[in-house]
Amino acid sequence: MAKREILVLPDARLRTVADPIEKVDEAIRQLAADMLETMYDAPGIGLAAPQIGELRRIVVMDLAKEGEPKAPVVMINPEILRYSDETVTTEEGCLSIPEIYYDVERPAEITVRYTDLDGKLVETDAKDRFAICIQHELDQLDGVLYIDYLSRLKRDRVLKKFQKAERLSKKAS
Ligand code: GNR
Repeated sequence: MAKREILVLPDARLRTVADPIEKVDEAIRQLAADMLETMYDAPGIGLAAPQIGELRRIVVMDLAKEGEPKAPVVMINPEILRYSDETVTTEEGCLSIPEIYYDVERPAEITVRYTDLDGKLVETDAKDRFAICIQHELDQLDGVLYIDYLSRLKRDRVLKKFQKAERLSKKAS
């Protein structure tokens, strides 16, 4: 296993549509293990492969609370089949947009279908934080970040902050 570097805004790879995974092989199992290690180390509750520069449709999550046993979930080629009409507003953050948090409104419940690490097709209903995290991670496979749901004013403020940080770090190196 290896911890990988997490890409930060405005990295263009975060804005790319990721490619489907054709076969769950040893390389994919290794990628999933690296993603989990990187997520736990960050720490975060989810991670999408493009966040470590792998433009493939795989996400990892663990919604276990502190003190609870680990509960890793790996979703390959995930698709949301159903969204509830009911919505909830949750404060979201993203490891690729560090130290920024905003409220986002999303469907409260979803049905998701994905391939697991054994290559088995799984369909499951999700609600609460799990439903929010799945939607947040799946968006990132299509180059969508949670700040895209904010007002233009708020989103531009975030983008400018990270563009400036990138300029300064380039100047320094
Ligand atoms: O760690 C994370 N917390 C979080 C909180 C609310 C909604 C979504 C998330 S996911 C985020 C980790 C991350 O960057 N995932 O892409």
